[in-house]
Amino acid sequence: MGLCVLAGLPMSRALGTSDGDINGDRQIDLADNGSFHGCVRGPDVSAGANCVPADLHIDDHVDLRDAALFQNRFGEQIPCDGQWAEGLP
Ligand SMILES: [Ca+2]
Repeated sequence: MGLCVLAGLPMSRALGTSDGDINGDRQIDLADNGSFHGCVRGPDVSAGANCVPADLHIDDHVDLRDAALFQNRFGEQIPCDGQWAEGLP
């Protein structure tokens, strides 16, 4: 697990963010995959409160656009500063 350390203390990642890290461990990996795909419902269906972290485009729908972004981010570690490296979506 990738941890960010600030002043010698590990920082946990907030749940509910929409970057593909569904379980909040700063890794976008198989642990997130099942939860993400369980939320894919299409462009005409609201994501619902439980699927907000899977709504990567933040448009209240979990659809193929979100799946493409999740796929692009799969295997990545979220930087400690919360900013994606240049070139990542
Ligand atoms: Ca994760």
